[in-house]
Amino acid sequence: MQRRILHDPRTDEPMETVAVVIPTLNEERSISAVIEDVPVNDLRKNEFKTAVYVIDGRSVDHTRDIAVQKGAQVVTEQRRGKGVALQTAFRTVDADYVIVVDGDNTYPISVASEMLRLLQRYDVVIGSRLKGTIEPGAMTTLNMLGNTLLTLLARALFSVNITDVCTGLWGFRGDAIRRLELKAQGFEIEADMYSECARKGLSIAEIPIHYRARADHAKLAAIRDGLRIGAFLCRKWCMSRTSNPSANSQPERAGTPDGRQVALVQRLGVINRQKKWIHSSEFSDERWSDQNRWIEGNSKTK
Ligand SMILES: Nc1nc2c(ncn2[C@@H]2O[C@H](COP(=O)(O)OP(=O)(O)OP(=O)(O)O)[C@@H](O)[C@H]2O)c(=O)[nH]1
Ligand SMILES: [Mg+2]
Repeated sequence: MQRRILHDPRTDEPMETVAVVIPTLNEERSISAVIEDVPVNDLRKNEFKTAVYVIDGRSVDHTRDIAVQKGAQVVTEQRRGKGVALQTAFRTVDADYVIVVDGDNTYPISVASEMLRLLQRYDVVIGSRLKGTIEPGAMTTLNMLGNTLLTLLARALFSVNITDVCTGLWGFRGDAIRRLELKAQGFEIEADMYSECARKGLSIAEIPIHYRARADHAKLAAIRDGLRIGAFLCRKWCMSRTSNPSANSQPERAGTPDGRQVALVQRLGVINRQKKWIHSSEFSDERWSDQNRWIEGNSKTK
């Protein structure tokens, strides 16, 4: 799929924009590393113009000052909650692509170029820890169990086979993000994003990532928030069943065989939703041809 690249005629700057959105609450120990890891030059080489937004929830440490020093645009969200912060971000930023990454330096934002490559073809891309690697100590056994169970629950309810529903690394096409009707205030936001993608028939790809250990303590309380996320998924499922079925609209973008398609980037090959191995030649864009990548789609439809 060939992407048409537009340049500002006066400055010759690329006109496709990427907003990297980082929600933070007292992340002074890690925010600097996260911002520094945004591969701005790499993205520039691939003709994207990048802006970093830190959506801070009234941190009482130096998070905001550090973010400003590092060149990020800082938005203070007075209300508590990661979900509230992300909803504010999605209303505030206006970009062709939006990448969301946690501010605790546990997710590799360095894979942004690879995510954007997939966003040429898919509406949404997530970084999957459970398909990737996890640094020892980064995820407790309880969290691992919780993440696995919540992912299985989400898949059973919404029939889109992603492997890590609670991941803190998401990429969206701008037109896709504007279609999400998000309501979650806290750590249910990922479940909300996932279920909205499923309801709207958006195509999701996932890439395996390396998940690092946190330098500081988490804000998430594993059992309490895990239960909330599970309850949120069940409520959302009930609501989608009772609401207008046309809410489960069809995918609008060309090139995705089915909105419920999920892709997993692998080294070896491509598998389509009928589980046949195929070569995705139309997928290769000239600019990405140095990365000899393929896709696996493992969707199941209702
Ligand atoms: N703006 C804002 N950000 C928040 C809030 N709560 C958490 N965050 C940020 O959301 C991101 C995820 O929070 P974490 O505490 O790391 O939660 P988690 O990653 O689900 O849990 P762990 O895997 O245990 O780290 C981090 O960057 C937090 O700083 C909040 O109330 N407001
Ligand atoms: Mg975290």
